Amino acid sequence: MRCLRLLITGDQGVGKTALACRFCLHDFVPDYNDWLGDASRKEMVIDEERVRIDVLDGSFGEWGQNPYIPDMTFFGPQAFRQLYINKASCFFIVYSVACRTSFENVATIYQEVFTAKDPELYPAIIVGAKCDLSGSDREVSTTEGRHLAEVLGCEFIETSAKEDHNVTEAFTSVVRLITSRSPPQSVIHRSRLIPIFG
Ligand SMILES: Nc1nc2c(ncn2[C@@H]2O[C@H](COP(=O)(O)OP(=O)(O)O)[C@@H](O)[C@H]2O)c(=O)[nH]1
Ligand SMILES: [Mg+2]
Repeated sequence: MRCLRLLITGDQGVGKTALACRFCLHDFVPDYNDWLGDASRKEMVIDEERVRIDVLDGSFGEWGQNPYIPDMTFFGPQAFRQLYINKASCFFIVYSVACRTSFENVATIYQEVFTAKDPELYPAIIVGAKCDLSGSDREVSTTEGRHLAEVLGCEFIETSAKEDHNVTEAFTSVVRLITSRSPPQSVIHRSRLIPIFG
């Protein structure tokens, strides 16, 4: 079975934990402040391949957000973000459609992630979260989001954890970006065995 680690990253308050909860717990928990722990691991069958996704909630790279690591302030959030980026095999870079600042920070976060990683091997999707918000609540249009993703060379999707819109689709898309680039791991193993066993 293929195992992937997906890091959900983005500014504080954009809806990262809500996305993780919707995907893993099938629920919208308005202010979930705990660690998903074992629940953050989910198996899916995508294009007939069984895939296990470990969801890393990037909220835990934020100040004061990890109750399980009391020395967080000693190490600093930067160290945790780097650790999570290094562990991850794919990324959601999330902004809120109701917060222009979070949208403006996407390019900086992209830089931070892909200073350490090769985007060809470790794909990212730009996620415009909270798309159920409309009218004067919306500060970033769909067109702007799509344009930024094109500039960065990423796929783009708008989601609502609250209304369960496009959440499974976002996770499926990022997995497909990996599975379409590399064959199932069992196939890799078999081809590696050929030279040994003639
Ligand atoms: N309207 C709406 N609110 C959301 C959505 N997702 C999260 N929120 C709210 O936005 C706030 C921050 O969400 P949270 O997941 O904790 O953000 P995080 O800091 O990025 O993990 C909370 O009050 C959530 O209830 C959504 O899809 N739609
Ligand atoms: Mg959070």
